Amino acid sequence: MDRRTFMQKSAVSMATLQLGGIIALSPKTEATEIQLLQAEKTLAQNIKSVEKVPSVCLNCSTVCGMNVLVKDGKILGVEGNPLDPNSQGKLCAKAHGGVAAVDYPERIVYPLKRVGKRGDGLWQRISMDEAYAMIATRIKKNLDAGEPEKVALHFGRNKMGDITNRFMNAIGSPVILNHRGLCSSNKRAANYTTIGDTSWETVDAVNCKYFLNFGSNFFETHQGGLPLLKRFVKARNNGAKLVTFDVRLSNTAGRSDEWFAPFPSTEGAVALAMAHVIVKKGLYDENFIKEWSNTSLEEIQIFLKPYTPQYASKLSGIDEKDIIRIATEFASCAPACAAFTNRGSQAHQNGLNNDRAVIMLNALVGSIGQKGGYTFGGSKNKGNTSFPMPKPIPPKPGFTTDLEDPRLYPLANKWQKMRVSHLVFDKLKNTNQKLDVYLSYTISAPQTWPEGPTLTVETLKDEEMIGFHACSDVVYSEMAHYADLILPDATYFERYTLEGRNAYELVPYFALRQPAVNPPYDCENFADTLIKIAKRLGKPVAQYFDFDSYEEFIKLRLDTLPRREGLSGFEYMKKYGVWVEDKEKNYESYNKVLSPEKLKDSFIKDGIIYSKKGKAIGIMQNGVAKRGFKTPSRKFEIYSSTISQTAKALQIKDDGFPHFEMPKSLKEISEHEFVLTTFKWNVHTQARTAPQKYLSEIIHDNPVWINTTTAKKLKIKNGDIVEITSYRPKSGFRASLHNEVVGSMKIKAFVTQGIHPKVVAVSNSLGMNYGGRVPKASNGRKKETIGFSAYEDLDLRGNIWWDKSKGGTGNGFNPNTLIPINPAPLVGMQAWNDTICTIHKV
Ligand SMILES: Nc1nc2c(c(=O)[nH]1)N[C@H]1C(S)=C(S)[C@@H](COP(=O)(O)OP(=O)(O)OC[C@H]3O[C@@H](n4cnc5c(=O)[nH]c(N)nc54)[C@H](O)[C@@H]3O)O[C@H]1N2
Ligand SMILES: Nc1nc2c(c(=O)[nH]1)N[C@H]1C(S)=C(S)[C@@H](COP(=O)(O)OP(=O)(O)OC[C@H]3O[C@@H](n4cnc5c(=O)[nH]c(N)nc54)[C@H](O)[C@@H]3O)O[C@H]1N2
Ligand code: SF4
Ligand SMILES: [Mo]
Repeated sequence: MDRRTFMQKSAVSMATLQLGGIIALSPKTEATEIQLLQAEKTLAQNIKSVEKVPSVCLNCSTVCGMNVLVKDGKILGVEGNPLDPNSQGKLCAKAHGGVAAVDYPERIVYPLKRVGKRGDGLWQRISMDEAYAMIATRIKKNLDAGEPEKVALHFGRNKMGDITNRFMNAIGSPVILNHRGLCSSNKRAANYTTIGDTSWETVDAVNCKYFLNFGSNFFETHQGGLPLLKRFVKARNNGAKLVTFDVRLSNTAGRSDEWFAPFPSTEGAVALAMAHVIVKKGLYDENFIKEWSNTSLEEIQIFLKPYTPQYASKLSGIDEKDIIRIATEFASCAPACAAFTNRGSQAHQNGLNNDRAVIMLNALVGSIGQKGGYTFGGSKNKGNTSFPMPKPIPPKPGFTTDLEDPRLYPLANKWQKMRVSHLVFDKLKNTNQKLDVYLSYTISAPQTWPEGPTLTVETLKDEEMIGFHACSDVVYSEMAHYADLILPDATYFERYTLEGRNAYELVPYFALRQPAVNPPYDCENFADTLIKIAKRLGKPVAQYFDFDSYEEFIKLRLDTLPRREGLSGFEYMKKYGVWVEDKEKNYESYNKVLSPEKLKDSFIKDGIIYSKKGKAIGIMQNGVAKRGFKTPSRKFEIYSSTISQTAKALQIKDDGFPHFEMPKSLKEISEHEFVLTTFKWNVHTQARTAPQKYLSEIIHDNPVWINTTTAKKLKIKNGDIVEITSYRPKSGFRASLHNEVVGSMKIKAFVTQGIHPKVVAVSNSLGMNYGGRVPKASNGRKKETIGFSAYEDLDLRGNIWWDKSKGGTGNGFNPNTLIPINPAPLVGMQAWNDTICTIHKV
């Protein structure tokens, strides 16, 4: 049946779709009237008799502990779990908004097989058994051909690495792809090269007196934003000060004591100039530098010499006097002060060095690991050592491929798997690397990748580049639209995961996400789907999956914990949702004296202590064996041999000291060019919240921010439609010196004083083409619904008041058409904030 005949013949909702039946899910879909459910009783009427299921929110990566309020198998709402040491009983608006994902009438509820061409939007309902068989057969074909690397798994916010890695290792494919290179890899690399054993700082915020923030919007976003914010509020009540560098007046900037808008990418220059001031004025911590820095004061003085406040001021536009004053104030609060970063400083070509310069400020004033300072190291490892995995454990494949381990970016996977996923679609298109099986899980690359709506979509559509694509999702997303098979996942209210992140109390903890309700229809946790596929693959793979379900897998892991209150680890976690270790706050972890047990059979070479097996475990400090930092020198590394050696091998200029060099395109920006940058909203997360009705009701439009002076020059008024054209960077990947166009887009203008005059900014999370009525801001036809489920949400019937056809603004814009793939040197982090564009009124 072709699409047109189908459309004429029938219109159905997904829930009433019979096995083998066909449904069209493309934007034009209309379906028949279906049963309307009356609204539930209000939460207040129900609150007395509800069950509280402790679990963990996943509407963003902060993973706050929550209690899910359940009655008669329905979720009525959520509240914070006060036992969670990080979020301490608080949740943000997104947590409450997330509940809408469970009963979204346009949720994917059955496995769907593509009918017709990829991207046509025509789907046939199949059974889960057929779905497992389809995937297993296709994988087996590649294993039999001795080409396991033709099978790839690509995920966004995956929190089940324990099972996804096991699956990939079991089939022998190293091609595990993620989204970290789009997100935070420069920041993580900066931490690893300086401190060594942590991917994330954890400011001891309650005790901090001076917050020096380079490009984090922790009032709205930031990994761990909510726990940081909660503690910041307490600190502020005790007189702490917050200084923010952001090109845009974010909610954090607006609530700071001082806000500065530097020219994009110059955060490193400002930080180096502050370091220069601290050293010149003698405000440094002599003892920390002598004992714990791998560079002497003289070396520091020499490399900082050129970075004067005048130098930084010229590049950044920040007044020299402010640079000097802030550096002095910051140092005067030491050790209770912390300089920290996020995507504002790291998502640049020079982001690694920007972030290393900022971290160094903490080392110079001696706030590393101190009360109120730049602390770290309180996390509970969720790996095999803490929670042994069921045996046998499959070995890792003994090889890598350029797709997941690109040779040009050797630091992408050195400490943890950060990868350079924004190159994946380009490589599939433009090199001879192809995939036969592509499993995608919680990723919406057409929406969130640079060149997502263009190059990514072209690649996803092409069966030569990707032979078979199975997508696990909860809605008919931008990604699902380009699949051959859609797997209906359980939402984060319906599944298990071991959770936890950097511990803001500096005491290790972890949490359990558990199902509060059962997944509806055929929906199933992707982990369980993988387990079932593995079993079908027969012995070589199946032997590693000798458990019935992911629940059993998690139980086996948790039951290795000591019993508490007479309960097994699994029972305890199901009851409370959180486990906090009985330990002291982890200050100055590097200064800990190594125990005699640790030192047993160890040996010392060049002052570094090694275990019997030759692993560095500490450092001799004045005759005492200490833990030190987990860097090659066991000291805080201002100079990084890892960086200088890696750079040298690639003939990249980097002497291993944090240095400043502006990205070429930004350095050579002309008068009529602007920097296009991007940001996130407090009520949206990436590509996952637009279908959530309450959140989209709050923010559904994202005009481009333009400075008032700039707008005046270009004769642009608030609300005008402007055209933005973007260009390839002048250095790095696909560098173009002749302004090769990346894309053009017409978008509404938001004229404001709250942005740097040379910067224009468009948020992510909006402008979707799929995902149902809410993200598309489309009411559908009167008295009809395009609902997939057996019931309809009365809220959604004609009430999407921001629908354009009702005179509303519509659903916003996706700026990623304009943003070029732009990996930064060594680490490969996407330089989101370095795009050059021109802009004119239409
Ligand atoms: N313009 C611009 N682009 C950006 C950014 C920006 O600031 N501006 N930020 C970048 C950053 S930091 C990141 S981390 C990336 C993130 O980009 P992604 O990795 O794509 O984002 P995720 O939110 O992890 O994944 C979103 C997809 O998961 C689906 N999903 C949601 N819940 C579930 C579930 O329970 N199960 C399954 N199977 N699927 C689910 C959603 O429907 C959606 O299709 O985006 C990047 N893109
Ligand atoms: N509400 C919400 N919370 C989230 C997420 C979400 O999507 N929504 N996603 C989670 C994830 S995956 C991530 S990675 C984190 C991201 O957390 P953040 O890094 O805090 O958030 P972003 O909005 O990506 O960027 C931070 C700020 O950088 C500013 N900026 C842009 N360009 C520049 C520049 O050149 N210089 C300076 N100084 N500032 C600049 C932007 O205006 C923005 O306010 O948040 C996590 N938490
Ligand atoms: S910050 Fe993120 S994890 Fe925490 S409550 Fe909000 S959405 Fe949930
Ligand atoms: Mo991210």
